[in-house]
Amino acid sequence: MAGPVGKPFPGREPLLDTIVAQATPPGFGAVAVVRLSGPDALDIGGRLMGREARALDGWASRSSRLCTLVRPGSGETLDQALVTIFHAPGSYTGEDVVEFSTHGGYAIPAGVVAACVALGAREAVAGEFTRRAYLNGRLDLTQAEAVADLVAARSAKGREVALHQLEKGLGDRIATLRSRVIGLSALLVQHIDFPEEDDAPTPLEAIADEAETVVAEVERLLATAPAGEMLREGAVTVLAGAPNSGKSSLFNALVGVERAIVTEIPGTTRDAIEAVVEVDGFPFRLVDTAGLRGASERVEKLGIEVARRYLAGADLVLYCREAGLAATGQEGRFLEGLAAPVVRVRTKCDLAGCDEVPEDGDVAVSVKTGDGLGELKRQLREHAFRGIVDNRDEVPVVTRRRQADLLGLARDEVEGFREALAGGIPPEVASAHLKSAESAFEEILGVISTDDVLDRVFNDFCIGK
Ligand SMILES: Nc1nc2c(ncn2[C@@H]2O[C@H](COP(=O)(O)OP(=O)(O)OP(=O)(O)O)[C@@H](O)[C@H]2O)c(=O)[nH]1
Ligand SMILES: [Mg+2]
Repeated sequence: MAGPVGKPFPGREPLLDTIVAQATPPGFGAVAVVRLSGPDALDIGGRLMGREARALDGWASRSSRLCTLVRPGSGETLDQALVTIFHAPGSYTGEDVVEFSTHGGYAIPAGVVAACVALGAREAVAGEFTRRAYLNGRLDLTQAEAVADLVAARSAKGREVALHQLEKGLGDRIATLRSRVIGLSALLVQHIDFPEEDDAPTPLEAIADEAETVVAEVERLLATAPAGEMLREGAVTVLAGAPNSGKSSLFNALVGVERAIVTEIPGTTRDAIEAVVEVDGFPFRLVDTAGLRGASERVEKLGIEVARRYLAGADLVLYCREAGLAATGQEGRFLEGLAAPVVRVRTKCDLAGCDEVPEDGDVAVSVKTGDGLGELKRQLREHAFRGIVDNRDEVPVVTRRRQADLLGLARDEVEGFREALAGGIPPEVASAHLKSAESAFEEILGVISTDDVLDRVFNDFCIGK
């Protein structure tokens, strides 16, 4: 397969200008990194060294030296910096790259960026370095997306999945599926071009069977998409239940600090309170809400409305009821009306005694003793991230809507192909489905892409990446 990696895309404009940006966030820190990439990077980098102007192209690639940087023109010293160079194509972008590791803070890196601009570089826009890496064939589009996910990762699992994707875990799987679809087209051609040949072509039933296994494989990938999306955003987990059922206490216990006010007065919580927490390596957006009841007081009523809005958009609901209290009919109706999966929590089990066996599937917890919190966390992870919890690297995770939409398209086309064959549609007509599936896989990888798609992918990035 003529994969996207290894050679620049045919027909692309050469990247003529040299770009510069600070790659580390502005602010106080020991070191800041300024990245310069493009055809004039070595020349501009060398000229920043004033009278000692150095011929950086004489340095070995990936070598570093401590250098004094000076402002062009005035010769004023800008900083002492560790300068590292990378010769094309062995760099992040695939171009000549100079990286200045300067002292941190605001003034120094900004001064180095300004000096590069004065010497002819252009300030990079968000994601432009990675976009160049993609355009120069250093990364496929799933890997470029993984770079953004890795930078944004807030949990251990998020980081693991993004790293796996950066190492082409998803890209390779998509490339294999693409090859299998091309293989199907090749088998089909025998039926189209040489139907009367003596060498019997692969029977249509066998081709349909292979199509079916491709569909199943795509579906396995697609099954990871909901969890993959939550891995990036955090699973929205809403604590709900009657007033005084211990929601805010549980929220605080899961967050690890006393964020929400807790009192023995029913109706304490009014607004929704959110916190992002990592539970056993997985990201959750916990939301504490007002206790649900037929309140007459205006502020409490508003709080209950807010709770209902959150419940409508929840990925998961933690429904709290004090252990020892019986369920009401109202509770049953409420739970039935929820779209999200529900974990039923029996709170304050230290009072009722944790020996009381909770109903099937309920988790008994006490924030006073810590009993049951471990089991609750396990259930949280299991409910929200089912499908990817134990899958490790066996099935790569689909992390973006873009990938999932295109995979859905590919699945429908291969399935359409299989049905067409089964329905006796002539092979030359059915083969159009395979072409469309192939294009969908290619679009995921970025073998084919439009500026629109690239803008959407790279606009999420920070400047300097
Ligand atoms: N013994 C014991 N008391 C608890 C436990 N969890 C909560 N409580 C008490 O139960 C009362 C109500 O707790 P909250 O966390 O404010 O309950 P809530 O569901 O947020 O109540 P509203 O905000 O009014 O809806 C407080 O007095 C808590 O100290 C527990 O595990 N054990
Ligand atoms: Mg509360």
